[in-house]
Amino acid sequence: MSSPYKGLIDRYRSRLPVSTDTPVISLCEGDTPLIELTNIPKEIGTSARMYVKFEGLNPTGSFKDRGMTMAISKAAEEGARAVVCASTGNTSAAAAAYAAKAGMTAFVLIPEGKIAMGKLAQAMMYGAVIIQIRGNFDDGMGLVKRIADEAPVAIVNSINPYRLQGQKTAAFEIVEALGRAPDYHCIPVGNAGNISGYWMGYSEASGCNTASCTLCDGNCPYLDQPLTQARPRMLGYQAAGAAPFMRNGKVENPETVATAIRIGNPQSFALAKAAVDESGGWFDEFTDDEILAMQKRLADREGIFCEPASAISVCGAVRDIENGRIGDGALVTCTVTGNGLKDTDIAIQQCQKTGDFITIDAELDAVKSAILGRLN
Ligand code: AN7
Repeated sequence: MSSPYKGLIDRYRSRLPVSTDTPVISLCEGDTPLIELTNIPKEIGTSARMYVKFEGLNPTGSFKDRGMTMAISKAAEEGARAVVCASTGNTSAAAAAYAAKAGMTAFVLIPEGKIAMGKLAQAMMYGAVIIQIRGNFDDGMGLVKRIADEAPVAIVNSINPYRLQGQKTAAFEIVEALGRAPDYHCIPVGNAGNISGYWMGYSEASGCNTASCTLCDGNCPYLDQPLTQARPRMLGYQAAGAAPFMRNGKVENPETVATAIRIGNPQSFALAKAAVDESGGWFDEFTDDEILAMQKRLADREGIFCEPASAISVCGAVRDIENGRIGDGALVTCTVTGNGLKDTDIAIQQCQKTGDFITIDAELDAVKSAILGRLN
């Protein structure tokens, strides 16, 4: 008899720093679908195969659940009763949910007025203490790093190494689903934890154990039985108004419609830079208009509704296929980090400008002409 899926710690126990003493706090995160894009590749006339790892289907609607099951389980093992994070929204939702499951208090620092309503609703419903600060994510992050010395709270931002451990499992899932590593992996970059976690996952899956590997420290858990020989080139994409990797340093007042990645001082800067350099990848940036256009295109061509920040990985894949940087026939994966339902305000705003939305009397003739008028 097969047993039900119990979450990623259970699934990858031998690859994670947990023991039988670790109380596993899980909401059955992970095991997300790898969806092949069918219409967009045709439109751009490529023979590249494009896949989306849809992380918006995690329990709180973003990839953050992968890291949070690890961070909260380890905090529980260490006896923590409260956790704290700074967040542009998704980390706060995940921290709040896993803290609720663990019976802990979550304190979340969020930038005033700059988080998507769905994420705020989640943190409130899961029972976190919401601390709205008159400042941005980077200010909140600076405060969180100092508060842990002043109050008995465990930090669950991605500077907590267990977060990246959990997040690396997405790379394992991709390699297992494809039977090999992709040639290119495209991913949005904000605080830069996720790209670092994926690179750790791909490196471990290849049992690389190379001297130059900055992450697995000669202890690749797949060393004896690598899942794959190769590792992908890592392509990190940022919003133009919040692109410290493109400016090669901090951005003082980051601004973008993609509030999830409105971050100017990424905490995992060095790790992410190493991942991109070592893999032979690159960083690039996109304007808000380009991000929103791809969010819409993914939804109305592929049936995948993600939040703005998440669409940027597909922006990158499409541009780099079109300009030939990614060659024909390549196998390309894109992490789509969060669910579109988190930020319906932005979605409705952009569709009101362009969408087909009419109001009519409740009469058969009116419905008939509305339909026939659009079927020509
Ligand atoms: C949808 O929630 O930083 O580069 O505080 O929510 O690992 O930071 C969110 C980040 C991409 C960037 N896509 O990932 C937070 C937070 C979505 C996100 C990112 C975030 P990282």
